Amino acid sequence: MTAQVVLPMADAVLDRVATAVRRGLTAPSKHLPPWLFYDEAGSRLFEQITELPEYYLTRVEWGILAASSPEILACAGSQPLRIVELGAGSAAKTRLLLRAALELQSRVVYEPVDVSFSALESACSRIEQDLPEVEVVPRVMDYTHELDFESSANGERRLVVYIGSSIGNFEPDEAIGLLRRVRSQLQPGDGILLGVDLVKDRNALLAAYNDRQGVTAAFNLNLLRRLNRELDGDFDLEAFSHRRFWNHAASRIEMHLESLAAQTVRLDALDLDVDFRPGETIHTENSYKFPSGGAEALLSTACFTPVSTWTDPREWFAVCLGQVQ
Ligand code: AVJ
Repeated sequence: MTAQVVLPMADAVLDRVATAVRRGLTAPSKHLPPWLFYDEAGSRLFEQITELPEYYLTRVEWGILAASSPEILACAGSQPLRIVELGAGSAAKTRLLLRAALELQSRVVYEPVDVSFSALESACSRIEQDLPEVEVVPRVMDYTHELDFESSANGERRLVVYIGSSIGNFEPDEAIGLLRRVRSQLQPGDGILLGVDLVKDRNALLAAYNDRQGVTAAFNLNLLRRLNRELDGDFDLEAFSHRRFWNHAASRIEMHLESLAAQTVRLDALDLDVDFRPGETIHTENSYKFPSGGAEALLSTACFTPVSTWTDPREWFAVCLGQVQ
């Protein structure tokens, strides 16, 4: 992708932010959607999270892909494969799959899909530098709402890569809905590679979402900074605190922002005043953790046939391949 001038924020994005924030902060239990984390600063903070000692997810999944990419691609069926990645982010782990694909076929098409133009841009330039044999076809698309893949050329199969535990942000029924929509865009012989975080020792989970350096806290609080900037808010970042806990019944880590005092926050762009009780929270994220066999069950429900699952020695993370029959 070639360099482009920075465009003013699209009205559509601002509308989407405004609508979500009004809905979430006027609800009886306040909540905000996790996609709001990823403004420019938030995306940078997330990159930092992936390098934290406590945040095992990225490292463990990287290890699985480093060990098993050739086998995964062999299981994904006959070549040539076209690799589609949902929520491409920085695409660091995907390079392992692309490199393995280049061992099997001389030319690989890589279609990263992301809502964020800047995320796509950095994914593309990394791949183009590292693997010039890969043809990158970036698609700016909000895959949670619209998904359409061009029908692929004769004989080419698609492997949709949805890794990094991104599926864990969705409620179970939403996750099934999303996977079904992906399925509806695919043909027999196509596949999906799903990366999920597994249920494990509670302390390991809790530490991953409250690191000692405070990067996760900064990531969570950055959301309020974003609302101050984009919606003319006056959130006092010192008056809120990062919280996370393990919800065992729902099998998820929850992140919240807790109001440390009784306070009223003004969002001028929404002409909205929001009252907080001391201790009241804004629920900002769910991160679902799967039991063993859970990813396979999810894929089956979405009409994929689970083919094989790869995991690490401790079984902390799983990468699961599903196929369209
Ligand atoms: C990007 C959704 C996989 O849930 O672990 C990291 C986001 N939140 N630390 C996750 C996140 C707090 C992350 N996902």
